[in-house]
Amino acid sequence: HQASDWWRSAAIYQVYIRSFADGDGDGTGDLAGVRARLPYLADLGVEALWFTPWYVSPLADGGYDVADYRAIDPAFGTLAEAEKLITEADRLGLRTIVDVVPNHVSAEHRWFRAALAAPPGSPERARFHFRPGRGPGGERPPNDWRSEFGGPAWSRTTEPDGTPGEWYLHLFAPEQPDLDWSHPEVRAEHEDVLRFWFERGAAGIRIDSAALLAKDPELPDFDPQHDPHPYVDRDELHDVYRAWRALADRYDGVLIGELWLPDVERFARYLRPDELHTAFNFDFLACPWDPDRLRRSIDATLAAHAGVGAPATWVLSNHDVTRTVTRYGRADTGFDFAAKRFGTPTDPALGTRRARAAALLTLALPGAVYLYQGEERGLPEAEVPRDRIVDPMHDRSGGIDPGRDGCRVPLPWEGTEPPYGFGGPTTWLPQPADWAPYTVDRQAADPHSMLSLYRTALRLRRAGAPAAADGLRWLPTAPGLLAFALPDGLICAVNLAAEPATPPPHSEVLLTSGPLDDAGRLPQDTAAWLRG
Ligand code: TEU
Repeated sequence: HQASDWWRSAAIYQVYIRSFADGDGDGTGDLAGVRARLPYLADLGVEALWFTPWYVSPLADGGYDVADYRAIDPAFGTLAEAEKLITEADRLGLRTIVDVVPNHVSAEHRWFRAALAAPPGSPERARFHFRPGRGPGGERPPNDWRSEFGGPAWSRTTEPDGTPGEWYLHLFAPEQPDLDWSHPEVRAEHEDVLRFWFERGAAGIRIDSAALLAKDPELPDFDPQHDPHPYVDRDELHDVYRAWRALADRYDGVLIGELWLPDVERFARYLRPDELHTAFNFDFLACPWDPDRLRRSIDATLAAHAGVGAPATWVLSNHDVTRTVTRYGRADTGFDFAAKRFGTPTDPALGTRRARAAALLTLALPGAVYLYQGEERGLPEAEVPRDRIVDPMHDRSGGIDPGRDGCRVPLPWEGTEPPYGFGGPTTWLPQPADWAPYTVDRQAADPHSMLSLYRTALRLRRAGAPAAADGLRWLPTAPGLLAFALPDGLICAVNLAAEPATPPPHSEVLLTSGPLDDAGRLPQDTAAWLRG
């Protein structure tokens, strides 16, 4: 393997800047906070950092509403500081991945402001999807598409002369108007943004909502029978990403797609050799803690990736989903996107045990792993008081969906009470009063902590990772025990059965997620890394 292949087997750490660490004491995370904690990240043993959007933004959707793709939000720092961060991280062996949001812009972006100020039919509006409404006074949206955050995917404008005007499309919040990707300026602008960040040292680009950019030009009502979908996974996209790939290759840069596509074969088409290098595989988020389902998921993922010659990726959590410990602590464990936040009871001890086993499982699998900040400390989902929720995804109509803020609460670093060394006096989202066990000073000193487990596993993984990029072989085992061997001799075994299980023959136990029993067997929800 060459240096430029780092992404094939890397452990990549997701930094949600607003909640990682606060350098200037205003309760909001920032670049100075990240720079101060770089030694922590290097020490953890990850190889790259993915920064969620750090651009100028009104933060209507946590920064996924970008007003200027070439400038850092003043709340986070400056462009010069971002460049310094990239350089300093590089010096510690940490590559930088920048988050680019091509599907939509902020309503405060210069293009959208110009579009609102210009009349219907103007070239300024052609970069978006503006349409007259339906019904006599145009009072109904142009079609029946729904926003990801609830409600219609259309909002009505007021024309410059004060009369009710055209509608514009937004697949997410009204503050996030969708761009028209058939417009040549939209393509040219984003290619320039990619160049901008590659020239500043980014090693990779995470592409937000990568499967949604292309829309059926007719903007028809949604018809479940109709293939292709009017805005998900349309063929036009592949042409966009082929152009991006040619550009990225000039910088040795990596393109990472965020593609929520349930069909693994459709997903893999984006990973053909002249398109995206890699994409998040979200399958584990939907997979119950069940040996057969997990094995099927792993096999299907590896087969689809092998088919296009791309390495697999593994994701246990991110800033959009319920924290791993909380998810795995639910009796049903099946995580379906609609029900995920609707608070079925969760058992933290069970969730932690499974999350520890899941960590060893994912870190042993061939391919790259994405690790979301706080996962390495076993942070549970926080309960954010209703009047403090800012996520546009939560149910504003009095429903019970609290949205995604529970996994975005500022990280605890040290001490016994909020703000736990984050910076403050108070943090932008409140931290729970019982988070002292998740601080670094508590966990670094404890060999049995989640942090110690991750540090050891990442160190071992790094030593063997290049070999682990392919060649998983399942081992014959008792039902409920998942066990596979890798070409470098590592064996990973996870017991999901109620009865203790005897691990496959081995010469050495390298690491376990919990204690083995007196007979050297794996208790339920325990994983081990063994030397074959
Ligand atoms: O998410 C893409 C997306 O489709 C989300 O609606 C996702 O399905 C949902 O959050 C799962 O709970 C990306 C970002 O990761 C997310 O934070 C943004 O809100 C969204 O794009 C819009 O930019």
